[in-house]
Amino acid sequence: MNKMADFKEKYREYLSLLEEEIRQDWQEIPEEQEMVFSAMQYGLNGGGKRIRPVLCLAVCDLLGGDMKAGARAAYALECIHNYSLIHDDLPCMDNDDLRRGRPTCHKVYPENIALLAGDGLLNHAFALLSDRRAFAGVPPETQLCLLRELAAAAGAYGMIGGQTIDLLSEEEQEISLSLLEQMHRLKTGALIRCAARMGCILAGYTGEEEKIFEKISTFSEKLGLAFQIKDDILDVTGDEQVLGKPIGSDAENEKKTFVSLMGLPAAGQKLKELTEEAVASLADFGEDGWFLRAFAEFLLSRTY
Ligand code: GRG
Repeated sequence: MNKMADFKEKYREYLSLLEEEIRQDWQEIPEEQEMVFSAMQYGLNGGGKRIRPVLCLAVCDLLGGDMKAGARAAYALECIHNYSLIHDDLPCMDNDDLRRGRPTCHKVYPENIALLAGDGLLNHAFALLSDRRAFAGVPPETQLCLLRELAAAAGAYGMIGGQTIDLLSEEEQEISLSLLEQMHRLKTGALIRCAARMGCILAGYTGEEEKIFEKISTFSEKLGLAFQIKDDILDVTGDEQVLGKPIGSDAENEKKTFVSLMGLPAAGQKLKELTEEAVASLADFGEDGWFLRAFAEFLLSRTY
């Protein structure tokens, strides 16, 4: 058995469930709104890794959830993720020109249209997730639970909260490691945890009191923080061509990162430890947890 080949094949399988769900959407685009739809699709189909949808589908699969509903939930997650990237790149935020090796949304479309495209994707996520027809095999209470999980993770208690800490910390000379961690638990971590928890919810595990929910939450929290540390490391050690954006932009913009606060070796060590802890929290799943373990290792060693 080739572990890497199996991982890639499974990853592709989850991706194709997502892509099919996306393909079936966007049937009718009113002519007058064509530009905003085009900008939304530019963001959504821009060659991202789709790690949040894959994580959601993998957890759903592991726990025996409805994969058709899982694909819809995964699509909603990817809409939120891409909205956040479009807005994050805007001149009033990070003012970035390049993402995934292509001009950012506001460099291709007028800035006001890029702003609306982000808003459009945000709202589309909740339209997708609240459509009863797509969740025919899932109890309404479960669907409501999915909606609540996503709204909480994307909102001011989650991703928006983290982005706020990030913007305000730019004015500070220094910030503590605990504030940096808190910022990333919210900004990047909340949506990653949400992806995994939505997979749990789809399989009927909806509460903190349930051991499976707790284990998956712990796994994804560690993974989310590790993902961000890797992002910070790649900004120093990555290859611009592979990464699809300039290297060294964090240092140039005097961003507070795990590398700037801890140094490269300590950040690398923390990344390794968090990944090991994430993998350890899957112990109860035994061999069935193989994909999630390989997923954690993939994020640890990714080059983009
Ligand atoms: C503006 C509301 C608002 C929120 C922005 C998540 C976020 C908050 C900003 C993203 C900024 C950023 C680049 C953070 C680093 C971690 C991260 C989310 C990287 C991009 O995610 P990937 O690697 O992207 O999953 P792909 O391109 O693969 O989809």
